[in-house]
Amino acid sequence: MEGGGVQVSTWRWVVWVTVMVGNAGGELLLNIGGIFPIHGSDGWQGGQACQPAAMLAMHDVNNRPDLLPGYKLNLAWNDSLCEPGLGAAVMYDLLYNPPTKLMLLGGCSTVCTTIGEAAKMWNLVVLSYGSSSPALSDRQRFPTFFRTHPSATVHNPTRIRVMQKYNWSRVAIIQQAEEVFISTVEDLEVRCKDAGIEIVTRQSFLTDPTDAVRNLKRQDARIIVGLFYVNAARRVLCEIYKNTLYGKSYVWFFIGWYEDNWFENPLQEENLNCTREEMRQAAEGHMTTEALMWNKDNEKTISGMTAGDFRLRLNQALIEKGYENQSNPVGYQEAPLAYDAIWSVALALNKTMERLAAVNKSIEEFTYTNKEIAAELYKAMNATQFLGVSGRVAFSTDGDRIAWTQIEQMIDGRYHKLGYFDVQTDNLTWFNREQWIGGKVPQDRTIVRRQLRTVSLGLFISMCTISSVGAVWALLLLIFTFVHRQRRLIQLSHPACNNITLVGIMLCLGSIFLLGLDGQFVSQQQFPTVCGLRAWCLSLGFTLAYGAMFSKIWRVHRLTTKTKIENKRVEPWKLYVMVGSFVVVDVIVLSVWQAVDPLQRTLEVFPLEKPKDAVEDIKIKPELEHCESRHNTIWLGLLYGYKGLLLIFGLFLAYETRSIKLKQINDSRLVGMSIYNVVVLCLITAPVTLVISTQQDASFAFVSLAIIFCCFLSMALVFVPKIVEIVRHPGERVESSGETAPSKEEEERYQKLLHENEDMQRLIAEKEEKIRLLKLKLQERAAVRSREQASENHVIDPSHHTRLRQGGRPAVRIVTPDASSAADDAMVPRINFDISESYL
Ligand code: ABU
Repeated sequence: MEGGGVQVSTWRWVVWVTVMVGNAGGELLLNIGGIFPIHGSDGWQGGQACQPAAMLAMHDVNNRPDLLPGYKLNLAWNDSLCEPGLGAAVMYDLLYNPPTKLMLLGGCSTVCTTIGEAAKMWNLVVLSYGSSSPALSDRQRFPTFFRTHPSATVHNPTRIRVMQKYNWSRVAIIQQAEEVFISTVEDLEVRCKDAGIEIVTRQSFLTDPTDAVRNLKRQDARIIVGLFYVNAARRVLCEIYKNTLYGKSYVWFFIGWYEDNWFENPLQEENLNCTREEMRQAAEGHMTTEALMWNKDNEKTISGMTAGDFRLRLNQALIEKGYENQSNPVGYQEAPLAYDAIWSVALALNKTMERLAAVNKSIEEFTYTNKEIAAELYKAMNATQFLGVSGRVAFSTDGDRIAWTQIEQMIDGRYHKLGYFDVQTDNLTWFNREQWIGGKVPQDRTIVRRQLRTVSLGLFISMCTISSVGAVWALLLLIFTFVHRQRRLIQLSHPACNNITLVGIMLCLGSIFLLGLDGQFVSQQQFPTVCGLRAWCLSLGFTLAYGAMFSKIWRVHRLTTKTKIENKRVEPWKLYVMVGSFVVVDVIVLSVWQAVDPLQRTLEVFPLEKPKDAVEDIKIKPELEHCESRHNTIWLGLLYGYKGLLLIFGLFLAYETRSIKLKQINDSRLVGMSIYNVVVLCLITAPVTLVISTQQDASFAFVSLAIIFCCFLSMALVFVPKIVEIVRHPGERVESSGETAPSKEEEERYQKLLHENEDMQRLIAEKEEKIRLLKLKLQERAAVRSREQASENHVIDPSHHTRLRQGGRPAVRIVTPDASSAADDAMVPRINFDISESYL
């Protein structure tokens, strides 16, 4: 292979010959400049195969007597390493060193962008055999630029056609930050948009693709278009392996002009952290698109060779250059383009010479300031058409080559042709040779299955069964109360309030059924109705059950705290009014809520989950239904606030009247206990359910059990003692209805007893104070005695000693009411005094 030094000497030799000799074997030299990327480390080093191909063309052109008669075409060239700066330097060398160059030949997009933009200043046509950047199609910026290499945009319609073939409508893009790829992606984005394909993400990197590849994974990219030079492609592939972005769920589209074994070499030199085997694994199944660069029909081309003949000659030339394996040199694919580029130059020069001859001018008159000949050269190049080894060569108005594209796939480590696409006719020729890892066309996204989280059936049935039992039990208690309505025991327990409590309990138990009615039972349209029913049922049930108990305990409190008899009288209707007003407040709040801001079905969406036993590539998206209004917090705050106050006030009343036993309301203490129970459970349940609201089963179970527990305990506390009493004394006389309410005398006697009780308590307090004082006196006296004894300790009176031991010590026994009977007998406390008389 020719080294940089060898090329420089070749170049100098050509210059010397041209300047010093001026012709070759009597023929005049037509000089063109060539820039080939050969020895670089980044970008496209396609000069390795393109330069020998160009030299073959030079030979063939110069051996054609009908072409450039009397002239020989001469190529002065140098290596640009595919670096734009160096490319510019090579161009200046070519231009500022004689002889004058008639045209420039270039390869590698980054270099051609530089020279293509500058060449107009020297009125030079630039023809590129190896630059794909779509940016080069800008005629304003590159007015004298032509290329035998098709623009990279020809890949985009092909990619889109393949995506449409497999119904992929969600793709991602990763690109190296070079103008060639940026402009390709811009074109791809526009085309994708037109085709209705969503670009989920566009990742770009300068040298290190680590983060860009990671981001692709994060975005759940499945169909990914990668645009980069081959060195960067190796780095990307290694990251693909590390991030497991390959296999049955992914399809990568790479550029098709890399060498066949691009992913295997050179890994060590490029410090890649992946083995060959890993690279092979990651590369398996990827697709490539590439413009056809070899004439696929075995027809004779302008040079008299077929593409096959050209391949043989090129291979031979490469072997002579030291390339053992002909597919190894970079640019092997593009070699026909370089060959045809020289032919295009020769044909254009030929045509220009003819045109100039017609006006008595010669091509030798060309200088970098000669616009006329430059225009002729441009026109001739623009009109050039021939059949070359790369196919039909023709240039569009933008100077682009029009070409077919081919699609390949890597199957078992080798590229296999899948088909061809002719963008002009939108014709896709497909061989059906594609193979998919896993035997199935990969999806363009994770299929997300929505899954409604519903209360488990077992739990729902269990809770409904228990609540039904409770509701039936409440109904039986209603019947029981009605049947025994004449009994004094029932009459003095305020049966109407008890009945209201039972109705409330039935409603609360019924709300359990509504709470469990979710998306598995009702439609989305019916769900808001269920939401409303839940609120009404539970709220009214609570108000009736708790309100009735509250009114009872409130009555007890009134009876025991007012001093005047008339004030102590609480008419039964007042209790109904109290419960009724609670209900009215409920109805008003619920009605306004429903009218202004009704409860709606809202969905809480949870993070995606992997299905437990999924073979398919799917994810589960759990959803949970909630009943919510727009201003949910305000409505709940209103309802909870008002009920919370009721609960706390009820708790206070129950505490205040904890040891009071009233004849008029014989079950007041049990109702008080029931209120404790309700308050405690409500205060625990409300905040806990807010915390566990995302767990439908736990939340439903917790609320249901709290309701069940409250209802069952209230029924048990209030009614079981009555049932037991009636069962024990079934034959007890049934009182007349006239005796249900206490008579005036009874009421007065009761009030008298209350006064006596108060007097007694005062007396007890006085006595206790007296006892305390006496105890003090006793202690003082005992202290004086012991001092006296100490002073007289020389005389011990045995009889006195004995007397003290035998009962001379004063005895005080205070009998207080025992704890258990205290509650029951709180209305009549007892204190027994037993103070030894001898002591007093
Ligand atoms: N086919 C090689 C293209 C190289 C480039 O556009 O730079």
